[in-house]
Amino acid sequence: MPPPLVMGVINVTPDSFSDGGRHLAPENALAHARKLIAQGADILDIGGESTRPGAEPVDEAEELARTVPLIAAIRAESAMTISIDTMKPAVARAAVAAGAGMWNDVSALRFAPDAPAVAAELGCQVVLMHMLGEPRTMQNAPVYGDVIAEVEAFLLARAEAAMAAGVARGKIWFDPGVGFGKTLEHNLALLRGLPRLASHGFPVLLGASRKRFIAAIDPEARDPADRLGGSLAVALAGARAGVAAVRVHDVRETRQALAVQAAIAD
Ligand code: HH2
Repeated sequence: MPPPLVMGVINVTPDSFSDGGRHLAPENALAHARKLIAQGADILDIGGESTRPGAEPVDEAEELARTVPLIAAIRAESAMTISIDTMKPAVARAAVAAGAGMWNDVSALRFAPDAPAVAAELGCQVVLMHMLGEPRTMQNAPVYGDVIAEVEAFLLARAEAAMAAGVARGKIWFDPGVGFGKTLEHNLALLRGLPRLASHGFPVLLGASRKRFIAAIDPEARDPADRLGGSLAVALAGARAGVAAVRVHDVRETRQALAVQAAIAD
């Protein structure tokens, strides 16, 4: 099994939990993109709206201004895959016109009525992520009967909706949405259930980098930047479970961990 692709995160936002504010200035964002490319990122995921628990929605014009010039600037110097992390079809459309090849939608094409049709029209890869509710309220006591079965059924239903609108089966990715309306136990159950989520033929993207559930296991890791060890542990577990890509902030460290694990497995 080849090691997963590494998707490097660039949040062009003032309020992201992990790196908010750091890459808001265009020159900082492009410098960070160059760094992640040099570190061996396979995909860059550009986001202009934080989806952390409690985050407030961002206006479309603002999200376009944060993301599209950066995508165009990266595309001008690199042929790598660029992903746009947005829930807005208009932002996805402008991002693809500027050179993005992947639409990462944490709402799984649910929040805008025309999202499935726009995804079909763009013809790009589409990440369908599971989230319970919406970012503002998703961490208010989430409840599931069987979290793996419910996330699996949700993703299969969203894939059906996307395909019904004309999205090609081969363009669709699944993502269990670690931390999006989940307690620690829900996140752990989903990580244990990754082989089942990966069994449907859709590549799985796993995003757990620096997330709060790591601090639920290690209470000293209150600062997201102190969660590298836990983030690597999840990336390695994801690789063993057959995920196709991991979404991370620490590209170099993740690649090193994946390479060492793959070398041992050889
Ligand atoms: N997690 C975040 C954002 N987008 N997309 C996918 N597909 N999967 C994820 O797990 C995922 C995601 C949250 O992390 P981050 O981008 O670091 O923070 P913020 O949402 O505050 O910008």
